[in-house]
Amino acid sequence: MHPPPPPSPPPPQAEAGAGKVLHGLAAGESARPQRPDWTIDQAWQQYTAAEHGVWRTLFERQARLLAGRACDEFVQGLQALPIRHDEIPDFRRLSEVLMRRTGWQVVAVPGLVPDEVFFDHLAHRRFPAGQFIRRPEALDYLEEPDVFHDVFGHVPMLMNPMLADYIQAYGEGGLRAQRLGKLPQLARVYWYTVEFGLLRQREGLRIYGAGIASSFTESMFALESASPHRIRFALERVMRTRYRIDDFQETYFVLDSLDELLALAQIDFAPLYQRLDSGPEYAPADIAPGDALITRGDGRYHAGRRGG
Ligand code: HBI
Ligand code: FE
Repeated sequence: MHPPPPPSPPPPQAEAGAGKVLHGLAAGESARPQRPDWTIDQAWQQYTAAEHGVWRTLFERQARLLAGRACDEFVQGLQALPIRHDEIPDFRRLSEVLMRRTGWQVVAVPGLVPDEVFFDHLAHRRFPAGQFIRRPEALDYLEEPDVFHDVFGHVPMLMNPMLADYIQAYGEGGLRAQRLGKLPQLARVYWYTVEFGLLRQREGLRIYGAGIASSFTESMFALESASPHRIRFALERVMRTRYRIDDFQETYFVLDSLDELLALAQIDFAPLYQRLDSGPEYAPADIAPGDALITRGDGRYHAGRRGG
């Protein structure tokens, strides 16, 4: 059991004009939490009915959409967790269940945290989750990870032992990659797996990436649109591929099994990093020699966005 939390002031937020609220790193020095690990109190009691209402809207829409779209492990993880449709989950209750299953915890942070802080949490099996929830007028767009993205998107997969080990290894590898100047390349692996990964299961392609699973529009786009490429995951290829942070992905990489992540968690990236110093780098929509294409996209969606 936990003692009741001490009363805490609301988490720091900063106004950025036009009513936009910034969180975490983006909010500037004045909003930096006192604790060096950037964690804050979730202050669950202080969520308003309106904030729980935003969770409910997002949850109900997404739960319906993910039936037959999310992978089996995601669905099982979600079911086994104290995540309900009608309220923002309490991180301490999530952590109790997660801790028993895979040794992970969920800790609250104001928003994006510095890379080293992020990696240190992951390396110690603490998942930093945004404390705040997006505003009702911006349900489908956010610049920073909020509690819906982090908890609904990421936490179900943390119940899976393979993904649990893999994310910890990413945290450990992140610090090394940073020292070697190879963080951009490593971050691509995280992006194209943990955030935007697809998985081939018996009934077809399924979502396991949190960036897709927590997005109403991208859940449909990633699986059903004719626009993006869907390519068999290959580590070095992914490390050579830039990604978009401003729109749907132009390419999704597909695993045949989450067991592949186990191998990734054991790979010594040092020789790979050296190979990356020469050879090609790919744009998000490129097809590379040796790609195993599952579907070749027609690129129409992004062409339209460019006005082409
Ligand atoms: N902070 N809260 C939070 N969540 C993230 O996903 C995150 C972060 N800081 C850095 C970061 N991600 C990435 O830039 C690293 O994976 C490289
Ligand atoms: Fe994320």
